[in-house]
Amino acid sequence: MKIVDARVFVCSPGRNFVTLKITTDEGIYGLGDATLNGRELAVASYLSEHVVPCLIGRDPFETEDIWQYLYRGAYWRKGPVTMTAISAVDVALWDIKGKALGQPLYNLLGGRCREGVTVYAHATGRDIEETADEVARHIELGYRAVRAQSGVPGLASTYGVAKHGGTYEPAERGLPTEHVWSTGKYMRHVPKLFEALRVRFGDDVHLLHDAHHRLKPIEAARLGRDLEPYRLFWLEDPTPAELQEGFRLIRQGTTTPIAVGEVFDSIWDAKQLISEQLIDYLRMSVLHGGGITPMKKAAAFAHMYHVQTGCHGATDLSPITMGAALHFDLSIPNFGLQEHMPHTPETDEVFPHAYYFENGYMHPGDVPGHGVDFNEALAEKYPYQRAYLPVNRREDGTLWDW
Ligand code: KDG
Ligand code: MG
Repeated sequence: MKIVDARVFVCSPGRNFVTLKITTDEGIYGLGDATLNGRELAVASYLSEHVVPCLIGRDPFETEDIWQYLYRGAYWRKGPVTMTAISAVDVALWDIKGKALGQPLYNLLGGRCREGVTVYAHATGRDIEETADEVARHIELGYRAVRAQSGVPGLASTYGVAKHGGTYEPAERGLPTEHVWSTGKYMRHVPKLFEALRVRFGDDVHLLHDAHHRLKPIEAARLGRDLEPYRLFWLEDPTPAELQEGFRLIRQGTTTPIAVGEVFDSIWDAKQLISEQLIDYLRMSVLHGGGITPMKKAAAFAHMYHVQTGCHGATDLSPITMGAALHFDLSIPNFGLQEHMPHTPETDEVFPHAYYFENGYMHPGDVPGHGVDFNEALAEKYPYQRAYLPVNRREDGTLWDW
């Protein structure tokens, strides 16, 4: 079998997505997600200008060699644009393999290791009460794990909370908006949120929280310690992770489990975090981590150090990534938890998919490949619209991590 065509699509059914479609001489096609929130066109151009010409004529079964060719062969390694592009190719090729062999992807990756994929939902509210009501709603829907984010008194807006209530979507159309941040106000508020949630919901539901890279390691250690009575499933992205040894300070200060890695694009971003057992969950995704091929290796490495996976699954990862992630989650021994942020009905219509939610689990479905399709004609009705993630500043105007 040979690759005869590869095309890049950019569409915006509610938010922007970049999709790669690779077609073979046998008429089988595979789909990959190439979405990098706020920098979509850079990946689209990287793919069409630099990657697609190198794919024509290759055997789509050679996923390892093609991955090495695109990673090592480019000379310039790593980086979110490069790795997102490589991921789109890798996932599309695994999709082709599954379709050619008539097998769901999980059977090519080692087979099922569990009944279904436990997912966590997002509960978000402008205050503690509104967030608690959202936790209640998600428990009702069957979720066994819920991430809770609430507005912080004294701050006009913060990560994870929709300004006017309802569903949260971080990217906004137009140029970046600016938020104002106070570590002190945030750190005083979050323990109150989780105290209220444990009082109302007891111990059975798993509760999670995302600090979204805003703390220094010593502050993260203190927040983790303050949250210990409420037994979080994980505290996510407590601090930016470029300085991997910085996590030693967090570990020395708290036993709250730590999840990191949604912005990682390679195992090299996590090598020390894993080998020193400084984290508990690796959140790198098949999308930004370079595809299924490297994620299988990253998971195997993490397994040696008792680190489990906790793949990123926000709405800026397209349904193609969700489908591929579910096959990956089902087939590895050290799966931990998968994020699930439902897409809009418009997005789901553009990307018809076999995966479904039932009793707190997601199931990838049993169709060949990853089970997610792409409606090209419908996608054309939703052209790209410039959008950015917000920017964060401290109260004195200093630029901060968002
Ligand atoms: O593009 C950025 C979002 O994916 C990110 O802000 C979402 O932190 C996030 C999460 O945990 O889902
Ligand atoms: Mg996050």
